[in-house]
Amino acid sequence: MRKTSLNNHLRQSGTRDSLRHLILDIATSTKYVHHALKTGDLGMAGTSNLYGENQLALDVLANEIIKKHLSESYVVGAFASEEETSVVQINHGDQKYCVAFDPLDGSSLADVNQSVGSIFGIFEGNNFFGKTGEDQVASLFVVYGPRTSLVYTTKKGVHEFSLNDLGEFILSKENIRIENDHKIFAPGNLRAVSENRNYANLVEEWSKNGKTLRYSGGMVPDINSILMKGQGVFTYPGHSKYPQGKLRLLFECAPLSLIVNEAGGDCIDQTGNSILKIKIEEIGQTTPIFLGSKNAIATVKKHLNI
Ligand code: AHM
Ligand code: MG
Repeated sequence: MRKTSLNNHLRQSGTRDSLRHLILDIATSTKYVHHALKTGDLGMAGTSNLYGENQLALDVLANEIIKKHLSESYVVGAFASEEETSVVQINHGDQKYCVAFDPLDGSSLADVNQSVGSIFGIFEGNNFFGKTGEDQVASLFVVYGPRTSLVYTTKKGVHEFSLNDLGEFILSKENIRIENDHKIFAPGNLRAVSENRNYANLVEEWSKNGKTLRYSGGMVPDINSILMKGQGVFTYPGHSKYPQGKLRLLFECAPLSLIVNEAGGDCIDQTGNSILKIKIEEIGQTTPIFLGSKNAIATVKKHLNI
């Protein structure tokens, strides 16, 4: 059977050329991140490595790799990275898109050999502010785990590709759907349980109802589990120290919510509003988040009275 590459899949789904090129450039950049993670080729202090002169922390290295590829893609007018303090403008080429990315989400998990990921949200134009997650024309993430996989949406379904030994992303799951009912749950920020009786009750209901805990501490692998299992829920509420939680709207919540939403799940903040309708006002803006199977989100709303 002929295997479908990411390029062919994008072509066959009618993705316009500029967006197809951008997604392929992003996919290429993640192969370098994959290589750095797999080989540990981070360079010794003071020596050169594949990517630069000095030893870099993994998240910094991933940021450098992705920045370089975005700058050379010639369709990107601006990007924002979780590793940068402000939006970076690029003044060359045909600047159709801006890209927000988290180069290595949960990077501390890489130190203990657990799965990590990169997240990307793609918008038209060269400005993120005043837009919402709904305005993304595409989003994708890559999981670096036992295998490296890429999940994307251009708002025409959600599809998974796996990286093979030849460096090709080959279609492994098409039209991924999230069922309304769920068996697994990933309750983040359990610190909030001690001060928020409603959140404690929510977690208790899922525990008592025989739901299975599947929480890795990495949002990308945790959301990927929900997509691959076709059900589940991930939560990360705010608490007194961080009322808006810690997960960033632009780099984490909006891109992953677009994918979950496209797959048939729900995504809300702590007031019950859709994550995809929150206006992006600041680069470091965070939001509490609850996303996954529709019935799980209904249970969230019941307990949080929203
Ligand atoms: P990071 O962007 O600093 O790596 O943090 C994001 C990660 C998510 O992947 C994960 O869901 C969350 O932090 C867990 O945070 P914590 O363990 O601090 O509650
Ligand atoms: Mg992150």
